Amino acid sequence: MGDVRVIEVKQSVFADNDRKAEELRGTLRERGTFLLNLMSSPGSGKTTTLTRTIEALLDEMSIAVMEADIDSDVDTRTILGTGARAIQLHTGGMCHLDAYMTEQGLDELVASEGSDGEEATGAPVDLAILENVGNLVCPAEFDTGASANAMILSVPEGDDKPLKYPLMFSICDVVLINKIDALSVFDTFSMERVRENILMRNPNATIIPISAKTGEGIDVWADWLRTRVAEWKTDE
Ligand SMILES: Nc1nc2c(ncn2[C@@H]2O[C@H](COP(=O)(O)OP(=O)(O)OP(=O)(O)O)[C@@H](O)[C@H]2O)c(=O)[nH]1
Ligand SMILES: [Mg+2]
Repeated sequence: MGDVRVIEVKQSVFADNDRKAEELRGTLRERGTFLLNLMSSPGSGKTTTLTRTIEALLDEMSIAVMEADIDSDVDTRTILGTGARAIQLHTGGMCHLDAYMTEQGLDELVASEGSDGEEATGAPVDLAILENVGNLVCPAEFDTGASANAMILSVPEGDDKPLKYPLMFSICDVVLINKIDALSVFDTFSMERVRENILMRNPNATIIPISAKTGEGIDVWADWLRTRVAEWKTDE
């Protein structure tokens, strides 16, 4: 009996979040804001990759970043150093963000732009990025209202991760294989095997090898993102 009750509660939480996420996606489409939800294990290179991504795209579009962190502002400071707008979302110990938390963050980003004396609301953001909490399990379970889900798998983590964390790989539109500069050291990592494992979970996933350290592959990733942001503004 206890089991049934727990399942019902979880389902209602997920269903409520899913409704909110759909509503948020609708609002973002009206505003012309593309929201990218970026996920990975701790230390895979989310913040380093975002820094490179912002360097590649900031001349062409307005970018704002929400840094979800259990309890620090290290990453937000790094992103502010790029010239993009950024705010910190303290999750208070939570291991993921949901659509309600994401909406609060987006509202705050828009309001913070207004505090500089510009318009109080409606400051346009072409690309909003959520750096989710470092974790391959919980963030995959909650729709944040994002226009696209992206994840980073770094070479030192191993090519078997799609087998161990299937949900995360199945919900992502794009998988960045980061730290390819370290392939010669982590020589048990096979690019061919990781592709097979990812596509087994998600045949539609786009796979892009990158090194956020050297910049290799960042142009391919920036092209993918540029195209998706443009489509988001024009597609009905
Ligand atoms: N060799 C190498 N190191 C990298 C690369 N990308 C990131 N790093 C290093 O990996 C470490 C973690 O990078 P972050 O960008 O902080 O990773 P993160 O995913 O944002 O980490 P959390 O926010 O703590 O989950 C840092 O020491 C980076 O310098 C890469 O492409 N190659
Ligand atoms: Mg980070």
